[in-house]
Amino acid sequence: MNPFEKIRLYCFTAGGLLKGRDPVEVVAAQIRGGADVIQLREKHMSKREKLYLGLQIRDLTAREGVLFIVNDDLDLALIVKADGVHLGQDDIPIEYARPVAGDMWIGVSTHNKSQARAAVAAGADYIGVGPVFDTGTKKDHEPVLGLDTLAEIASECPIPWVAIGGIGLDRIESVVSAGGRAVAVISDIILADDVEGRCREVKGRLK
Ligand code: TZP
Ligand code: MG
Repeated sequence: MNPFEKIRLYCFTAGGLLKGRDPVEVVAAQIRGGADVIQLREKHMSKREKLYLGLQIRDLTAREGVLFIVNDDLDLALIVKADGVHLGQDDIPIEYARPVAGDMWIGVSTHNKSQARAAVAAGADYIGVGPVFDTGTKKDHEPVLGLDTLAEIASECPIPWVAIGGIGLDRIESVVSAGGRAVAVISDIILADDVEGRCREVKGRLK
């Protein structure tokens, strides 16, 4: 069974929002708060730094029964034995990734309806859809989708999908009303004073 059918809250390593904290503890707090997925997303780390952090997050997520996905790097995902890899529109196309990905799940970032359809046709196991709202977390992001387009994608997407971009506690309800079941949240949770508590609150609004 595709485990992304069941996931509700998709969380991340802290990236540039770490602010001097222990990166493993920030992930542990999100897991205690109910994260169903942790993605290693570190745009400023060297590959070697990502490897060492990834190995620690692999251990933690395996112990806790949480899915572990590596962003961008198919090689790292294989090396750390992640559960999956998440590919953007500029990363290795899924057609090339699938034959070497073994039993890993493959997720694809999509930013509009045609990208969503193409990722489904190419055999993605789940897609990310966004940015739904404006966000400061991803620089130079694609145009904002808005809730109407999100609702259109929701109504036609035959595989699990995760809404992303500018989503926090005060916008969860609007995403759920548009048909969203799973959300990916970075800054609203990672910048909270109480990461675990914020995570629990966000998760509580997802059915
Ligand atoms: N892809 C589209 S928007 C985004 C990514 C990785 C950033 C989401 O971060 P935040 O802080 O939850 O808006
Ligand atoms: Mg990428």
